[in-house]
Amino acid sequence: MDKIIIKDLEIFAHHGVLKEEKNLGQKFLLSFELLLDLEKASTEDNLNETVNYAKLCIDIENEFKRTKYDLIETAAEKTAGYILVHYPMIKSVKLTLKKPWAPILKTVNYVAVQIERSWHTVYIALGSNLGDKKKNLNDALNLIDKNQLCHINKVSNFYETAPVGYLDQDDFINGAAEIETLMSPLKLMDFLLEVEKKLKRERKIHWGPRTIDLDILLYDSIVTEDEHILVPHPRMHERLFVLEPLCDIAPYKMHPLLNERIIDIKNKIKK
Ligand code: PH2
Ligand code: MG
Ligand code: MG
Repeated sequence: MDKIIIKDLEIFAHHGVLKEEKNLGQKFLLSFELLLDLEKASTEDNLNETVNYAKLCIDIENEFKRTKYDLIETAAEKTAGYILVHYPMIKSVKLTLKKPWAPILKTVNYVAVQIERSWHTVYIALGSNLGDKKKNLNDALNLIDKNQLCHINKVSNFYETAPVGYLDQDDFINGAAEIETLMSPLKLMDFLLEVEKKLKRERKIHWGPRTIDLDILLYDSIVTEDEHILVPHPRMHERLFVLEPLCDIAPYKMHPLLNERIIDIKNKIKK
């Protein structure tokens, strides 16, 4: 993807573990590689289709000076998050934060941290078979969209489905959504658990009745090996109640382990 590059933006600020650093302040140098699509702006020669780097530098300076952090790690993280949340055209930020006057009683050119943060595309499954089922799905989607670090791109149709697994329970309403998020898979999973709790989900019977169930199906094209968070979802390819809604919003998406499109996986099991 195309890039805007900013090198060594100088900002005087007050980040540091030492009291003196917080009181006196010091010089920081911030460098950015910002990934975004510049084709439309360059074709039309139109500033509105790109990021105005003059305004961006002013916004970054204000944000960087707003709070005093102990760590340059934290200052870098907050700055990258600020850019991605407030400049939606920017898909990814690589940020180098240098502290040339770090008071470490040694001579160095500078110390620095470098981080890379991006929006990630995630597909989630939603299910409910207790209470007002459709409302539960919509409430969950609204709570997800309200978080600054997530937004909802697409929502599938809702389907009434017979229970799979534990059969002695009411029918489900199932759906799927495409979201964009700045959260890591683990952070996103914790956040979705929080949303489930807010909607008063109680875990009693495994695979039993629930007001809301939110599962991560796909996260970009990653494949995890962590048993606490397996992505792609290990049973998604066997479940019509997942594949059918997912097909509404992402039929041609590839399953990164099976190397097959969602629509082809669905058609194989839908007899
Ligand atoms: N979820 C389960 C178990 N069985 N059956 C349907 N139809 N829909 C679900 O969402 C569902 C299920 C465990 O997550
Ligand atoms: Mg589930
Ligand atoms: Mg679940």
